[in-house]
Amino acid sequence: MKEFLNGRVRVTVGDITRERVDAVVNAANSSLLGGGGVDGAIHDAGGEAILAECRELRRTLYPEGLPTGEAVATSAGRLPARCVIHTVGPVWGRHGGREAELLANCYRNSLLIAAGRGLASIAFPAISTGVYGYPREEAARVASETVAKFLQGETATGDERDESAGALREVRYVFFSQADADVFLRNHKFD
Ligand code: AR6
Repeated sequence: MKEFLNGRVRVTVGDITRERVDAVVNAANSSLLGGGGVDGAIHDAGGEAILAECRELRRTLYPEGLPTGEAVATSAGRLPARCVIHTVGPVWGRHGGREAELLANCYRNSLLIAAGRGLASIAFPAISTGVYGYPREEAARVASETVAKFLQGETATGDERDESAGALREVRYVFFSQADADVFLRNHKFD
């Protein structure tokens, strides 16, 4: 396990469904109704309760689906985490050059939900770098810059949202393989 920003950021390898953190982030699709990869693993391990809440979110707040870059929380069913934050990453090459901005939105909006709920820890998978085809090197830059800015309390100019990290003490990046973690460790912007 590698650490950055005085231990507030950790990089680890494993199955994200097993992480003992307050919030686990799901690399979902806009249907919120499940899929493969991280999404499939979270719904499989977490059980029906998560899917039932996702269906309710579709019926109420997101009849057209969750837009790319946005995030929404449900409970975590049987996972050791307290909640799951579902976010929809960009599909590489499908957003007319706005992919980095949208990927950053995924991280920032997930962090805002966690901080808003007073959570202390959150674990992210490498959003968009699987089926959605985002290059891992590029994704590492975006994921690290966005988390660093958030933890350091930088607010985007003109953005009046409260972006305080609040009680958030630990942000964990969970990679499925050591090779993926190594790509991140070669390309992050924490130092
Ligand atoms: N724990 C940690 N990382 C994982 C796990 C796991 N259990 N499983 C896969 N990864 P992906 P995306 C890694 O495809 O690119 C789904 O079908 C994987 O190696 O899960 O955002 C959704 O429903 C990769 O590095 O997410 C969407 O339709 C990373 O997690 C679509 O895939 C992300 O891969 C979203 O695609």
